[in-house]
Amino acid sequence: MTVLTDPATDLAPRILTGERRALARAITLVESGRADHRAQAAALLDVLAGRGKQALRIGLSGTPGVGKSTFIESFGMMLVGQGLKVAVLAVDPSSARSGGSILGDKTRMERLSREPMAFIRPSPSQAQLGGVARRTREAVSLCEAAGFDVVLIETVGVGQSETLVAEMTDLFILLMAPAGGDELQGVKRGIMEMADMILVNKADGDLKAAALRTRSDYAGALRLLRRRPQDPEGFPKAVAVSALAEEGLKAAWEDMQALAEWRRAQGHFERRRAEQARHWFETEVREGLLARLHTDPEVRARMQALGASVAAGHAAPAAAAAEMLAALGR
Ligand SMILES: Nc1nc2c(ncn2[C@@H]2O[C@H](COP(=O)(O)OP(=O)(O)OP(=O)(O)O)[C@@H](O)[C@H]2O)c(=O)[nH]1
Ligand SMILES: [Mg+2]
Repeated sequence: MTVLTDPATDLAPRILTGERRALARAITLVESGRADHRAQAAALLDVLAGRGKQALRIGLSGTPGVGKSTFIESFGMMLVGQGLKVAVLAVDPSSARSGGSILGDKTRMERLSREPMAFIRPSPSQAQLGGVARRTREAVSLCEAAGFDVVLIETVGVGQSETLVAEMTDLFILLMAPAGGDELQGVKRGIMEMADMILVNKADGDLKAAALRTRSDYAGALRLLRRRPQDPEGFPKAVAVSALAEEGLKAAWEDMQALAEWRRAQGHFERRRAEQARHWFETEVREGLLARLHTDPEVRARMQALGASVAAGHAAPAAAAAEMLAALGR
């Protein structure tokens, strides 16, 4: 019997049957920065492209402590209870913490992490946001190949990570805390504009009244935004939920499904996916070109030589750049 060592041929059929160990190994492969691993990952993703299932990709963002982990646990358990397979991934740009945020609070996802229908993958401790983005979108493809119905991508509400997550998901959900007074928490307009739904969490106990008030404040703020072509009447929407008391989760899920269905029927869903795929392709090309400037010794030498000649006044910058670009194309 021959031993298959090419991950593309070895892992692909196992991923397609939904084998979690194969999925985990494939994600480790896409997380690797080694050139040979990159090549294997690219081959594997290419073999799997267009196979498996089209999951609903949901991005979930919110400030630290708003209840993301608690929400994912309750929401994930509810989905599993409906017979759906749920994968949870994380984009955590601030993850200097070992193992990332999800693993850190496994206690908050205790039930879901034991669930055979669920797959939870912590954020890799990678400093560079670009690397995390690539790994996450490739992990999403792998989860789809493995037949997951819903892929939840969690991100902490800081910096550019929300935009990145919005660019790789079908729905973008913002989790908010009840506000103290009648002031809207300092949510940036840009983030409000990305949101398909705002869930005001912790609508329970002493916080319930504040949560309901905050919900209607956000509903008002959302109504003031320009209507987007990809939204039916009533969206983006603000609703109150309690991740802890597991309230409002079913209704929120029904809203998400209704929105996704409407977008599918209108063609927005597929169009957005196609645009996202094109965007990631262009990003890969751009980053690959930039990487070559630094890693390819021949290219580096040429950059040095042309740079020196420009510095010495022997060549004009534009002409030298054109020569450099022509050399890259060969
Ligand atoms: N009352 C109430 N408390 C909640 C709810 N959801 C979460 N909490 C509490 O809020 C705190 C933070 O919850 P987490 O789920 O860890 O929040 P997080 O957004 O994942 O936080 P980070 O991972 O640090 O960004 C915990 O003490 C939770 O028990 C809720 O629906 N109601
Ligand atoms: Mg958390």
